Amino acid sequence: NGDSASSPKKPFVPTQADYQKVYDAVAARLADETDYDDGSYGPVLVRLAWHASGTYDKETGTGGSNGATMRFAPESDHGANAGLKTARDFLDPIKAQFPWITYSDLWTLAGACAIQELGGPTIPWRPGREDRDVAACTPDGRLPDAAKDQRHIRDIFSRMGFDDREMVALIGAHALGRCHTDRSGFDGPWNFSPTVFTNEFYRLLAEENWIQKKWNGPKQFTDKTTGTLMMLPTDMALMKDKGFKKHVERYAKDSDVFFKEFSDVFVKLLELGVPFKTEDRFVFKTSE
Ligand code: HIF
Repeated sequence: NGDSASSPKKPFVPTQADYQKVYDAVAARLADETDYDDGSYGPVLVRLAWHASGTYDKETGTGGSNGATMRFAPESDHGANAGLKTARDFLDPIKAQFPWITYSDLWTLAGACAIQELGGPTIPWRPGREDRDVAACTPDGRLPDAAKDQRHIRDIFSRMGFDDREMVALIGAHALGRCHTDRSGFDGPWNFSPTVFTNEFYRLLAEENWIQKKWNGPKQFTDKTTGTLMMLPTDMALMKDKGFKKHVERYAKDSDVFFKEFSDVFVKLLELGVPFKTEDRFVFKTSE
């Protein structure tokens, strides 16, 4: 997409309109490629953006979305990142079409795009991430382990700089997508509309009767009513902890509040540790 580039001597400086073109290309590809999972690559793009960002450590300033080091082993082989090659490969044609965008900007932009295209809130986004080499790969163990409890959630997300309210607001993104036995070992979607961004995660968590699933796989929970939905041990932990539960109940009751608070915290997640040169964020236009 060199059409807005001027003379070969001057470096191409993309504008908001150029990033909107990238957004539109991701959105178009999402609309075209419906032969995957529940009909959309959107959820796995959200997961890629989050796993690229969620390695951030506020003490050392290492990790985070700046770098896109998940392109390389060992980070690509970390157990938590199983299945994310699908998302990275999905974006390769977009990278080929817009070679000027960094992988780190592209992955986070695609996550914001997926949330908007799946009916979620707008996710204001800004560019400025630079790709780094294999030496910047983060050590294994920075992403959360779904088999654990509320203490682990607090350990992992306070290392990134989030408070209780923000942790609960983030986890509502599990309204999207599903677990795969060949990736995490867990199985199933969290709700009946895994390709639509809603506050259903909280409503079901608060209102359904969740029982332990009887199977040979890792410990997970299923809804007593249909036996088709799932919750991870970390999801269930939100109801066991008073500090978390009050926010689950707030978001279960009020979708608008959830959308607003989720947007703020997801923007923060995608920006952790990035040395931006600009304060201004772009609000991308969602496709029809
Ligand atoms: Fe997930 N998450 N996540 N997650 N996640 C999975 C899938 C998705 C955790 C574990 C898992 C967040 C937090 C946590 C998404 C988005 C976000 C899976 C299943 C597991 C095990 C992977 C598979 O088998 O394919 C844990 C322990 C978290 C901390 C509590 C974030 C808030 C919810 C930060 C977030 O945005 C999405 C989307 C998926 C679905 C991916 C798919 O392929 O459909």
